[in-house]
Amino acid sequence: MTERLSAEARRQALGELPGWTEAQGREAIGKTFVFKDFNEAFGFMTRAALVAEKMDHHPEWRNVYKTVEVVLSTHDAGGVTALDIELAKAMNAIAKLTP
Ligand code: HBI
Repeated sequence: MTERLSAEARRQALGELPGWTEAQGREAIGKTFVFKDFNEAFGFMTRAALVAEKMDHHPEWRNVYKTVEVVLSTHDAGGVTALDIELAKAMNAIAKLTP
């Protein structure tokens, strides 16, 4: 099983993840993405979903119109692992490609 990151390791990883922060009240990381419209937001979710499925590592997310709120944690580990960092990086890359 992928190991939980320490607080220091989480802090370091977040330093390389623009827009991502520690979630409130739980060991997780989160980011709110805002797109041009619903079409772009859903396109982002579609692409991110394919990456998540390939990783067998899935986000907790909420979409309202052009906004996508994402929270990542590794349920099996009860905290943040390298899988969450990897998926966050992939989401940032996908969002960059989204006009
Ligand atoms: N996604 N975020 C997250 N955390 C998990 O522990 C997790 C997952 N997706 C699939 C998954 N675990 C499976 O590997 C296990 O439920 C078997």
